[in-house]
Amino acid sequence: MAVTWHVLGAGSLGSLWAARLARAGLPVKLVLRNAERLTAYEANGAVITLVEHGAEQHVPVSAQIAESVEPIERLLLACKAYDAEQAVANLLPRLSPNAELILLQNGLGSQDAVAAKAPHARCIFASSTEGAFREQDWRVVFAGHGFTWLGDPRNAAPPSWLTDLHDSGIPHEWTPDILTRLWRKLALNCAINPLTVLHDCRNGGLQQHPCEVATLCSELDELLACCGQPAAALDLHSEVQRVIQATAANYSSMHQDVTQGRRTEISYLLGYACAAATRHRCAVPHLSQLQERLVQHLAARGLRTD
Ligand code: NAD
Ligand code: KPL
Repeated sequence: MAVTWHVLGAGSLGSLWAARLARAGLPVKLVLRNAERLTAYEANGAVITLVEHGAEQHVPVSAQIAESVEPIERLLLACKAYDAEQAVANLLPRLSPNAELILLQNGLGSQDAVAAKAPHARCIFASSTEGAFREQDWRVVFAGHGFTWLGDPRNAAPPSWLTDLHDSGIPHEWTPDILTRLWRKLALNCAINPLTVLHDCRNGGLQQHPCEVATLCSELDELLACCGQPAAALDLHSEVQRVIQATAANYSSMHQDVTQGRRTEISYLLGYACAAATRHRCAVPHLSQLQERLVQHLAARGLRTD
Protein backbone atom coordinates (compact mmCIF):
# COMPACT_ATOMS: atom_id res chain seq x y z
CA MET A 1 0.00 0.00 0.00
CA ALA A 2 1.21 3.52 -0.79
CA VAL A 3 2.75 5.36 2.15
CA THR A 4 0.77 8.40 3.31
CA TRP A 5 2.37 11.83 2.96
CA HIS A 6 1.74 13.60 6.26
CA VAL A 7 2.16 17.31 5.56
CA LEU A 8 2.64 19.51 8.61
CA GLY A 9 1.63 23.11 8.05
CA ALA A 10 -1.15 24.23 5.72
CA GLY A 11 0.71 27.43 4.87
CA SER A 12 2.09 28.43 1.48
CA LEU A 13 4.48 25.59 0.65
CA GLY A 14 2.64 22.92 2.67
CA SER A 15 -0.61 23.62 0.78
CA LEU A 16 1.22 23.74 -2.55
CA TRP A 17 2.84 20.35 -1.95
CA ALA A 18 -0.25 18.73 -0.42
CA ALA A 19 -2.48 19.86 -3.31
CA ARG A 20 -0.10 18.59 -5.98
CA LEU A 21 0.47 15.23 -4.27
CA ALA A 22 -3.26 14.74 -3.62
CA ARG A 23 -4.36 15.65 -7.13
CA ALA A 24 -1.96 12.98 -8.44
CA GLY A 25 -4.00 10.47 -6.44
CA LEU A 26 -1.45 9.94 -3.65
CA PRO A 27 -2.57 9.55 -0.02
CA VAL A 28 -2.03 12.86 1.82
CA LYS A 29 -2.98 14.02 5.32
CA LEU A 30 -2.51 17.56 6.49
CA VAL A 31 -1.43 17.94 10.11
CA LEU A 32 -3.04 21.12 11.44
CA ARG A 33 -2.17 23.14 14.53
CA ASN A 34 -5.19 22.32 16.70
CA ALA A 35 -8.82 21.16 16.81
CA GLU A 36 -10.03 24.70 16.06
CA ARG A 37 -8.07 24.84 12.81
CA LEU A 38 -9.29 21.35 11.89
CA THR A 39 -12.92 22.39 12.45
CA ALA A 40 -12.39 25.52 10.33
CA TYR A 41 -10.78 23.46 7.55
CA GLU A 42 -13.60 20.92 7.57
CA ALA A 43 -16.19 23.72 7.56
CA ASN A 44 -14.47 24.95 4.38
CA GLY A 45 -15.12 21.53 2.80
CA ALA A 46 -11.71 19.97 3.61
CA VAL A 47 -10.43 21.31 0.31
CA ILE A 48 -7.31 23.24 -0.66
CA THR A 49 -7.72 25.75 -3.46
CA LEU A 50 -4.66 25.94 -5.66
CA VAL A 51 -4.41 28.94 -7.96
CA GLU A 52 -2.04 28.40 -10.85
CA HIS A 53 -1.72 30.66 -13.92
CA GLY A 54 -4.93 32.40 -12.78
CA ALA A 55 -6.96 29.16 -12.81
CA GLU A 56 -8.19 27.68 -9.54
CA GLN A 57 -8.48 24.03 -8.67
CA HIS A 58 -10.21 22.66 -5.56
CA VAL A 59 -8.33 19.65 -4.24
CA PRO A 60 -9.83 17.53 -1.44
CA VAL A 61 -7.16 16.70 1.16
CA SER A 62 -7.97 15.01 4.47
CA ALA A 63 -6.60 16.51 7.66
CA GLN A 64 -5.92 15.72 11.30
CA ILE A 65 -4.15 17.24 14.32
CA ALA A 66 -0.82 16.24 15.90
CA GLU A 67 -2.64 14.39 18.72
CA SER A 68 -4.15 11.92 16.26
CA VAL A 69 -2.73 8.41 16.87
CA GLU A 70 -2.05 7.00 13.41
CA PRO A 71 1.68 6.33 12.92
CA ILE A 72 3.68 8.58 10.60
CA GLU A 73 6.13 7.03 8.18
CA ARG A 74 6.72 10.04 5.96
CA LEU A 75 6.44 13.64 7.11
CA LEU A 76 6.82 16.73 4.98
CA LEU A 77 7.66 19.48 7.44
CA ALA A 78 6.36 22.68 5.84
CA CYS A 79 6.48 25.18 8.71
CA LYS A 80 8.87 28.09 9.24
CA ALA A 81 12.39 27.29 10.48
CA TYR A 82 11.62 28.67 13.96
CA ASP A 83 8.66 26.28 14.38
CA ALA A 84 10.32 23.12 13.03
CA GLU A 85 11.89 21.64 16.18
CA GLN A 86 8.75 22.04 18.30
CA ALA A 87 6.51 20.74 15.53
CA VAL A 88 8.55 17.53 15.29
CA ALA A 89 8.73 17.22 19.09
CA ASN A 90 4.90 17.18 19.15
CA LEU A 91 4.84 14.32 16.65
CA LEU A 92 7.62 12.15 18.17
CA PRO A 93 5.25 9.57 19.69
CA ARG A 94 3.74 9.00 16.25
CA LEU A 95 6.93 8.58 14.22
CA SER A 96 7.44 4.98 13.10
CA PRO A 97 10.94 3.50 13.61
CA ASN A 98 11.84 3.96 9.92
CA ALA A 99 10.23 7.40 9.58
CA GLU A 100 11.47 9.83 6.95
CA LEU A 101 11.23 13.59 7.47
CA ILE A 102 11.47 15.97 4.54
CA LEU A 103 12.53 19.40 5.79
CA LEU A 104 11.44 22.30 3.58
CA GLN A 105 12.85 25.07 5.80
CA ASN A 106 14.95 27.86 4.34
CA GLY A 107 18.32 28.70 5.88
CA LEU A 108 20.36 26.45 8.17
CA GLY A 109 20.15 25.41 11.79
CA SER A 110 16.59 24.11 12.00
CA GLN A 111 17.52 20.90 10.16
CA ASP A 112 20.13 19.96 12.78
CA ALA A 113 17.72 20.82 15.59
CA VAL A 114 15.08 18.52 14.07
CA ALA A 115 17.60 15.71 13.47
CA ALA A 116 18.70 15.92 17.13
CA LYS A 117 15.07 15.73 18.28
CA ALA A 118 14.31 12.70 16.09
CA PRO A 119 17.66 10.81 15.96
CA HIS A 120 16.13 7.63 14.55
CA ALA A 121 14.37 9.27 11.65
CA ARG A 122 15.98 9.83 8.27
CA CYS A 123 16.11 13.60 7.69
CA ILE A 124 16.05 14.75 4.10
CA PHE A 125 16.90 18.41 3.58
CA ALA A 126 15.27 20.45 0.84
CA SER A 127 16.11 23.74 -0.84
CA SER A 128 13.42 25.20 -3.04
CA THR A 129 13.19 28.05 -5.51
CA GLU A 130 9.44 27.58 -5.91
CA GLY A 131 7.31 30.50 -4.74
CA ALA A 132 3.85 30.40 -3.24
CA PHE A 133 1.74 32.59 -1.01
CA ARG A 134 -1.43 32.08 0.95
CA GLU A 135 -4.12 34.40 -0.35
CA GLN A 136 -6.46 33.39 2.46
CA ASP A 137 -6.93 30.33 4.64
CA TRP A 138 -6.82 27.11 2.59
CA ARG A 139 -6.14 29.01 -0.65
CA VAL A 140 -2.63 29.13 -2.09
CA VAL A 141 -1.28 30.91 -5.14
CA PHE A 142 1.55 29.19 -7.02
CA ALA A 143 3.43 32.40 -7.80
CA GLY A 144 6.84 31.26 -8.98
CA HIS A 145 7.66 28.04 -10.74
CA GLY A 146 11.03 26.74 -9.66
CA PHE A 147 12.89 23.70 -8.51
CA THR A 148 13.47 21.74 -5.33
CA TRP A 149 16.77 20.07 -4.50
CA LEU A 150 16.66 17.26 -2.00
CA GLY A 151 19.46 15.44 -0.23
CA ASP A 152 20.59 13.69 2.91
CA PRO A 153 24.03 14.71 4.22
CA ARG A 154 24.30 11.38 6.07
CA ASN A 155 23.15 9.01 3.32
CA ALA A 156 23.58 9.63 -0.40
CA ALA A 157 21.08 6.93 -1.45
CA PRO A 158 17.93 8.47 -2.97
CA PRO A 159 14.61 7.51 -1.38
CA SER A 160 12.12 5.44 -3.39
CA TRP A 161 9.36 8.09 -3.10
CA LEU A 162 11.01 10.47 -5.59
CA THR A 163 8.66 8.81 -8.10
CA ASP A 164 5.74 10.33 -6.14
CA LEU A 165 7.20 13.78 -6.80
CA HIS A 166 7.65 12.95 -10.46
CA ASP A 167 4.05 11.70 -10.70
CA SER A 168 2.83 14.90 -8.99
CA GLY A 169 4.71 17.19 -11.38
CA ILE A 170 6.94 18.57 -8.63
CA PRO A 171 10.23 19.55 -10.31
CA HIS A 172 13.05 18.16 -8.20
CA GLU A 173 16.49 16.64 -8.19
CA TRP A 174 18.29 14.46 -5.67
CA THR A 175 21.72 15.84 -4.84
CA PRO A 176 24.61 14.62 -2.72
CA ASP A 177 25.50 18.31 -2.18
CA ILE A 178 22.39 19.56 -0.45
CA LEU A 179 24.46 21.45 2.15
CA THR A 180 26.20 23.37 -0.64
CA ARG A 181 22.77 24.29 -2.04
CA LEU A 182 21.50 25.42 1.36
CA TRP A 183 24.66 27.44 2.10
CA ARG A 184 24.50 29.06 -1.34
CA LYS A 185 20.86 30.12 -0.84
CA LEU A 186 21.69 31.30 2.68
CA ALA A 187 24.54 33.44 1.31
CA LEU A 188 22.24 34.94 -1.37
CA ASN A 189 19.60 35.67 1.24
CA CYS A 190 22.20 37.26 3.58
CA ALA A 191 23.51 39.51 0.81
CA ILE A 192 20.07 40.67 -0.34
CA ASN A 193 17.26 40.32 2.20
CA PRO A 194 18.55 42.32 5.22
CA LEU A 195 19.62 45.24 2.99
CA THR A 196 16.17 45.39 1.37
CA VAL A 197 14.68 45.68 4.87
CA LEU A 198 17.13 48.34 6.04
CA HIS A 199 16.83 50.40 2.83
CA ASP A 200 13.09 49.64 2.62
CA CYS A 201 13.34 48.81 -1.05
CA ARG A 202 12.56 46.19 -3.66
CA ASN A 203 15.42 43.85 -4.61
CA GLY A 204 16.22 46.13 -7.57
CA GLY A 205 16.73 49.06 -5.17
CA LEU A 206 20.02 47.44 -4.12
CA GLN A 207 21.45 48.51 -7.48
CA GLN A 208 21.84 51.89 -5.74
CA HIS A 209 24.06 50.26 -3.07
CA PRO A 210 26.68 48.31 -5.07
CA CYS A 211 29.54 48.78 -2.58
CA GLU A 212 27.52 47.48 0.38
CA VAL A 213 26.48 44.42 -1.63
CA ALA A 214 30.04 43.78 -2.86
CA THR A 215 31.50 44.04 0.66
CA LEU A 216 28.96 41.56 2.05
CA CYS A 217 29.63 39.13 -0.82
CA SER A 218 33.36 39.25 -0.18
CA GLU A 219 32.85 38.48 3.54
CA LEU A 220 30.39 35.70 2.67
CA ASP A 221 33.03 34.25 0.28
CA GLU A 222 35.53 34.07 3.12
CA LEU A 223 33.01 32.66 5.55
CA LEU A 224 31.98 29.89 3.14
CA ALA A 225 35.64 28.95 2.69
CA CYS A 226 36.14 28.86 6.50
CA CYS A 227 33.05 26.66 6.86
CA GLY A 228 34.35 24.13 4.30
CA GLN A 229 31.83 25.26 1.67
CA PRO A 230 34.01 26.77 -1.10
CA ALA A 231 31.69 25.47 -3.85
CA ALA A 232 28.82 27.52 -2.39
CA ALA A 233 30.93 30.66 -2.87
CA LEU A 234 31.69 30.24 -6.59
CA ASP A 235 30.92 33.52 -8.40
CA LEU A 236 28.71 34.55 -5.48
CA HIS A 237 28.90 38.27 -6.21
CA SER A 238 27.89 37.83 -9.88
CA GLU A 239 25.04 35.53 -8.85
CA VAL A 240 23.82 38.05 -6.27
CA GLN A 241 23.91 40.81 -8.91
CA ARG A 242 22.06 38.53 -11.35
CA VAL A 243 19.33 37.75 -8.76
CA ILE A 244 18.97 41.44 -7.84
CA GLN A 245 18.44 42.25 -11.52
CA ALA A 246 16.17 39.28 -12.27
CA THR A 247 13.97 39.96 -9.22
CA ALA A 248 14.29 43.76 -9.32
CA ALA A 249 10.53 44.35 -9.08
CA ASN A 250 10.02 41.97 -6.13
CA TYR A 251 10.19 42.56 -2.42
CA SER A 252 12.40 39.98 -0.68
CA SER A 253 10.70 37.46 1.60
CA MET A 254 12.23 39.17 4.66
CA HIS A 255 10.98 42.57 3.52
CA GLN A 256 7.48 41.08 3.12
CA ASP A 257 7.67 39.52 6.60
CA VAL A 258 8.65 42.84 8.18
CA THR A 259 6.04 44.86 6.26
CA GLN A 260 3.34 42.41 7.34
CA GLY A 261 4.53 42.41 10.97
CA ARG A 262 5.53 38.73 10.86
CA ARG A 263 8.46 37.10 12.58
CA THR A 264 11.46 36.71 10.22
CA GLU A 265 13.79 33.71 9.87
CA ILE A 266 16.81 35.92 10.76
CA SER A 267 18.30 33.36 13.19
CA TYR A 268 18.49 30.76 10.42
CA LEU A 269 20.01 33.14 7.86
CA LEU A 270 22.19 36.04 9.00
CA GLY A 271 22.16 34.81 12.61
CA TYR A 272 23.39 31.37 11.51
CA ALA A 273 26.09 32.94 9.31
CA CYS A 274 27.38 35.17 12.12
CA ALA A 275 27.35 32.30 14.65
CA ALA A 276 29.28 30.10 12.18
CA ALA A 277 31.82 32.92 11.70
CA THR A 278 32.36 33.11 15.47
CA ARG A 279 32.75 29.32 15.71
CA HIS A 280 35.35 29.31 12.92
CA ARG A 281 37.07 32.51 14.15
CA CYS A 282 36.39 34.13 10.80
CA ALA A 283 36.24 37.94 10.93
CA VAL A 284 33.03 39.25 9.31
CA PRO A 285 32.68 42.83 10.61
CA HIS A 286 30.18 43.97 7.98
CA LEU A 287 27.93 40.94 8.38
CA SER A 288 28.00 41.40 12.17
CA GLN A 289 27.15 45.06 11.81
CA LEU A 290 24.36 44.18 9.39
CA GLN A 291 22.94 41.75 11.93
CA GLU A 292 23.06 44.41 14.68
CA ARG A 293 21.31 46.95 12.45
CA LEU A 294 18.67 44.41 11.46
CA VAL A 295 18.03 43.36 15.06
CA GLN A 296 17.62 47.03 16.05
CA HIS A 297 15.30 47.62 13.11
CA LEU A 298 13.11 44.62 14.07
CA ALA A 299 13.07 45.58 17.76
CA ALA A 300 12.04 49.15 16.90
CA ARG A 301 9.00 47.70 15.10
CA GLY A 302 8.10 45.40 17.97
CA LEU A 303 9.09 42.30 16.00
CA ARG A 304 10.93 39.30 17.35
CA THR A 305 14.68 39.55 16.91
CA ASP A 306 15.42 35.81 17.13
P1 NAD B 1 3.88 29.70 6.04
O1 NAD B 1 3.99 30.59 7.23
O2 NAD B 1 3.03 30.12 4.89
O3 NAD B 1 3.33 28.27 6.49
C1 NAD B 1 3.77 27.61 7.65
C2 NAD B 1 2.56 26.93 8.25
O4 NAD B 1 3.00 26.04 9.27
C3 NAD B 1 1.58 27.91 8.91
O5 NAD B 1 0.28 27.65 8.43
C4 NAD B 1 1.67 27.57 10.39
O6 NAD B 1 0.46 27.76 11.10
C5 NAD B 1 2.03 26.09 10.30
N1 NAD B 1 2.60 25.52 11.53
C6 NAD B 1 3.64 25.96 12.28
N2 NAD B 1 3.85 25.16 13.33
C7 NAD B 1 2.91 24.17 13.25
C8 NAD B 1 2.60 23.04 14.05
N3 NAD B 1 3.28 22.77 15.15
N4 NAD B 1 1.57 22.25 13.67
C9 NAD B 1 0.86 22.51 12.55
N5 NAD B 1 1.11 23.58 11.74
C10 NAD B 1 2.13 24.39 12.09
O7 NAD B 1 5.36 29.39 5.57
P2 NAD B 1 5.89 29.05 4.10
O8 NAD B 1 5.97 30.29 3.30
O9 NAD B 1 5.14 27.90 3.56
O10 NAD B 1 7.40 28.64 4.43
C11 NAD B 1 7.77 27.40 4.98
C12 NAD B 1 9.29 27.29 4.81
O11 NAD B 1 9.59 27.22 3.41
C13 NAD B 1 10.05 28.51 5.35
O12 NAD B 1 11.26 28.13 5.93
C14 NAD B 1 10.30 29.35 4.09
O13 NAD B 1 11.43 30.18 4.19
C15 NAD B 1 10.50 28.25 3.06
N6 NAD B 1 10.22 28.68 1.69
C16 NAD B 1 9.02 29.28 1.39
C17 NAD B 1 8.78 29.66 0.07
C18 NAD B 1 7.48 30.30 -0.33
O14 NAD B 1 7.34 30.71 -1.48
N7 NAD B 1 6.49 30.43 0.53
C19 NAD B 1 9.74 29.41 -0.92
C20 NAD B 1 10.94 28.77 -0.58
C21 NAD B 1 11.17 28.43 0.74
O1 KPL C 1 15.06 34.03 -1.97
C1 KPL C 1 14.91 35.23 -1.99
C2 KPL C 1 14.04 35.82 -0.93
O2 KPL C 1 13.43 36.85 -1.14
O3 KPL C 1 13.96 35.19 0.14
C3 KPL C 1 15.64 36.05 -3.01
C4 KPL C 1 14.75 36.41 -4.16
C5 KPL C 1 16.80 35.24 -3.58
C6 KPL C 1 16.27 37.26 -2.43
O4 KPL C 1 17.23 36.91 -1.50
